[in-house]
Amino acid sequence: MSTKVTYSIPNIHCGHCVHTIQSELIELAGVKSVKADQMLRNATIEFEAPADEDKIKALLVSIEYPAVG
Ligand SMILES: [Cu+2]
Repeated sequence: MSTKVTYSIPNIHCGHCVHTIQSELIELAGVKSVKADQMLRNATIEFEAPADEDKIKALLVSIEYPAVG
């Protein structure tokens, strides 16, 4: 059973940011899909174990797109 979360990511400012977030997150084991939105500045991630919210958020911090809230 997978979980879907949406995070606000204020550092998204262009299509390159969207591409970076999507391509990095999809590499994390357990992440099923990633849809980042340039206009809304958010990302919706569907995942299952072994991925969890802590790992996803840590990855976003490491690529300098920290999630807010
Ligand atoms: Cu950008």
